[in-house]
Amino acid sequence: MSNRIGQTGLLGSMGIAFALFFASSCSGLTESGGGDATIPIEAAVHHLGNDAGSEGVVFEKELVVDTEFSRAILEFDFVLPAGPNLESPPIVSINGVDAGSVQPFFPPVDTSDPRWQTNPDGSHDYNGVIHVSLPATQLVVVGTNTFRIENGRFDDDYWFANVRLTVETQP
Ligand SMILES: [Ca+2]
Repeated sequence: MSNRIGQTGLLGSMGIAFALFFASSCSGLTESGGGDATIPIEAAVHHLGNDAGSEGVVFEKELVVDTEFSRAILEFDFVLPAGPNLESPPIVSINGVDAGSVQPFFPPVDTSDPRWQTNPDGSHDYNGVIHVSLPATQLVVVGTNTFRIENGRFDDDYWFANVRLTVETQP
């Protein structure tokens, strides 16, 4: 029994040490003047969907906000070579709470534009760049947060990048 307590204590200490290391290594606050700061979440390009080379249908990443803020905006870009489905777009959340639909950021459907793809089921994918900007003030907390993007339909392949949080810091 005493041995078991000893192991628990050791694991607990390791957990705290890891958490501290994780927090300090993930806190990438970049001051950009004017009371705004950009916190990078994931700059790299990722591919979700069910085609070869995809990373599956869910991407999650933690981010640390280490300052009080009055406003927060979550931004990212859908990028080439292929974009999301309009009718069942990817679902974005922070800390498990829906961050709002990305649908309003699609351009108007224009089937004469080669970037618009019409699927056999009549739905549409937009294979061009889409910039997404979602209000996140009520979703983000000071401390560790989780960004998540998940397919609206499993067979929708798309690429995204430049995930970041812009916060207006309090004076
Ligand atoms: Ca697609």
